[in-house]
Amino acid sequence: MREQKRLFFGLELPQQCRQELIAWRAATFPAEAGQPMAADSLHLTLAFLGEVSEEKTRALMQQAGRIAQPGFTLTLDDAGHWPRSGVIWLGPRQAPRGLLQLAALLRSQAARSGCYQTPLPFHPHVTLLRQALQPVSLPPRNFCWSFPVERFVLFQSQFSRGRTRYQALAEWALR
Ligand code: 3AM
Repeated sequence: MREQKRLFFGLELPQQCRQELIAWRAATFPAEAGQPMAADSLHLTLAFLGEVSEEKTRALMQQAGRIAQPGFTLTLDDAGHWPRSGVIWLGPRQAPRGLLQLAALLRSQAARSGCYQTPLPFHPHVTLLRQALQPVSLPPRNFCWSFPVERFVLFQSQFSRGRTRYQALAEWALR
């Protein structure tokens, strides 16, 4: 059988922001709220690709390399809880146009390459906690992290030793 990898396009968060987020999360949510994402796993998914062959990965990477759009500023000033998927997340109250454009382009390239894309609208978010299935009280919206986004990344998602890890395979500059 040909080798397949579980892939997605996404954004990394600056290291300082990740450190601040995990400190804030620890002070904001009780331990039983859910399973915290590791600091080095915090990301924003742009387009989920699923299990992809090497050949298709090459085609997707070529198309991603043709994207030419400027960077943008991402502000995380909103939080929410999706009880059905058990996710507590942070995201922007107002998604920047550049983010929506980038995600739409990657999602349509993925669909054209035969990767199933959910019909659900894109809801930009950074997953903070998983397995958050019980009701939780969300903090007042008095927080804000803001940073420039200058590149996007192709990640491989791998499950090993009881934990999902994300490895950056390639990245492209926004310019
Ligand atoms: O942590 P977030 O929510 O950003 O939920 C999965 C994770 O996103 C999402 O892809 C990211 C990396 O695993 N994901 C997993 N399966 C998915 C699917 N079938 C999916 N997104 C859409 N459709």
